[in-house]
Amino acid sequence: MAVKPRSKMLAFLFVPFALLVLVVSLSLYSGFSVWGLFRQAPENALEIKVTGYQWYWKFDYGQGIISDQLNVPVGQTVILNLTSGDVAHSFSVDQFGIEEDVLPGQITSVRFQPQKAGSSVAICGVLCGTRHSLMKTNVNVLPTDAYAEWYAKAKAEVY
Ligand SMILES: [Cu+2]
Repeated sequence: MAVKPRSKMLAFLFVPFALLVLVVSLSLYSGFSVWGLFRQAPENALEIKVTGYQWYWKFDYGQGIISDQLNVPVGQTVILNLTSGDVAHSFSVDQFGIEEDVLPGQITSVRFQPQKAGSSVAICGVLCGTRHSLMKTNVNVLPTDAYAEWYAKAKAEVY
């Protein structure tokens, strides 16, 4: 039985469309899989809540531990969850190659893994008022035992 021209035309439309849907679906699936791996942090990641204010930073480690400097242990993945208490800021640390918007009413996050101990500076990357240029603080990457010592001391001061 011969194929009718109309059926043939529908097949010519359907087959490329089905292939297109397949290719797009596979691309989206693989793209989101890789994105998911990229965004998924290791379970032992250190999460710190960071709030920007005119014109200082507040680092909240949980359990009442608050600091005006960022202290992190060397080699551990750190996730900063950032928000603003007033206007738009931007948290930037050149040494780690990070810069993230810090916005009122929103939580943004940025992740890094410090590779060597030492100190650097975090600054605000957007003009946020008259004292914007003073909105900087130390970032201290501490050896693991020194970090544990700092953390224990900070925790003891809370209670
Ligand atoms: Cu600022």
